[in-house]
Amino acid sequence: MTATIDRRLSTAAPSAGPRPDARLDGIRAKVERGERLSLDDGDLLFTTPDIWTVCELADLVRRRLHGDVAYYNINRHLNYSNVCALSCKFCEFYRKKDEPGSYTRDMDYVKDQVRQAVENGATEMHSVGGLHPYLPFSYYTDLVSTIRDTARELGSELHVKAFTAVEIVHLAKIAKVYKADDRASGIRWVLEKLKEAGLGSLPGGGAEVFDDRVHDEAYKGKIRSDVWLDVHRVAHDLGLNTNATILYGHIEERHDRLVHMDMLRRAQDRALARMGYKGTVHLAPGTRKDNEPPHAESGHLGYSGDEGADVPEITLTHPGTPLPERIAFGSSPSTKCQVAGAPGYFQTIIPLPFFPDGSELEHLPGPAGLENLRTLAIARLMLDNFPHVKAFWIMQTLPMAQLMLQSGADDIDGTVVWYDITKVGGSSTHQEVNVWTLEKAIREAGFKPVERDTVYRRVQRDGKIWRSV
Ligand code: V47
Repeated sequence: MTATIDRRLSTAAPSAGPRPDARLDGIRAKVERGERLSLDDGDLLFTTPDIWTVCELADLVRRRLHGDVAYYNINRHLNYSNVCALSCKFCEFYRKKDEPGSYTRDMDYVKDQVRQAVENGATEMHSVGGLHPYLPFSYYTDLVSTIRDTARELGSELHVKAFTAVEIVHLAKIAKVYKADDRASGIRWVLEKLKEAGLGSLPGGGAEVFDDRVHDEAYKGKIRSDVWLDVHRVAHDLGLNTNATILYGHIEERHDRLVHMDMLRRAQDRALARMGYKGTVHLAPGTRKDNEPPHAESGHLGYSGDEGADVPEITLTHPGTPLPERIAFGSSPSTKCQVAGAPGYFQTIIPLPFFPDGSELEHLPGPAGLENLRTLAIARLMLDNFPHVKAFWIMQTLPMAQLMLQSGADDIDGTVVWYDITKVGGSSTHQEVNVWTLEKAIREAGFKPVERDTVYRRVQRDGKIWRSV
């Protein structure tokens, strides 16, 4: 009787219903075994009224990977120009050249930002901008080397995390090395030049939603999913780590978000296979002892140093599977530099809720609290091979980021200082929190705050002097 009532009520509107939802039992079993969830599982996670079980399951995965630790960093965002050749409907940031409010930063401005960053002990400069139609390719290599060299002149290091995949393709076109029939070679050329100038990693922006209908309606002219994924694959080949985003809550369907997540995890399967991870072996129930790693049958812990021809599913969520940063940097202090020639991988998924204000899609409501919480929790559950999930406090707000730490997130980004792409509740680009506030928010959420560098090594610091360990 109870089961019948439960089933009937649980198909009601997602805002109300029984807890727990018995339909989630199968998903719970998979999560406990560290198995990959299907798109059907994802659909159920999006429609169940029992959002708290969704969050609880995401928390289970998050604690398995990161225990009671939550990460933040001391960083600065530097938007070098808002001039953009595109006019994406969701975007409030872009301006046309010479339009009031348009800007392009010169190297004196950049140096000044670096000085302030070093003065405040920053470890990372995160720099992205619009697709400027006229800047030469040398502007971008200058930008990167100016950040690196100015920091060094001041006796510090700043990791340069810069340029979304969309910008990388734009740079290849500016440098006239982009060939539609062999795009990888142009992308590689650009990334090699930027790496020589000091580029350390790629941020996750510009992915939006990997769906052609949504692309054509909301950001036609931007690269499509295959090109975005190519840029990240080439970056990984060159040993650069990257992040990924999903911009949700506008004209996409919830199922589109799941397809996007599935495409990302397949791309990460390939990246992890190149690092030497072996596929996760799933035996019929009862043939494996509880808590035994799935890789134990072949006598290793999922890391062996070779890549098979067919890329298998590789999950990091089975207990005992090492995180990629452990493989890339080793676990003892003496092996804390990245293994030379080691490939890169996706570090972090960052779900970005759509902000309608000021955009061409202003008439849409944008996603609210519970939808944001659910989407982030589902990202943690579906992206079983992404080591980190970030609740970007600038877009999620700090109170929501606290809830998200309990629902799958292990990172809240950093001190930020200036952020121009979205502005919560007003028009100011000055959006800064100090370390004390970030650590307090993390502690209040029940976690131990750990300062990390861009590639998730822990930071040891004495005031503004720091080193990664
Ligand atoms: O690519 C633009 C998005 C992204 C809006 O890698 C919008 O660590 C919401 O990628 N509403 C840039 N989002 C931000 C980004 C990012 C942020 C923090 C950390 C990292 C990382 C990456 O912002 C853009 C676009 O997808 N965006 N307009 C808007 N109205």
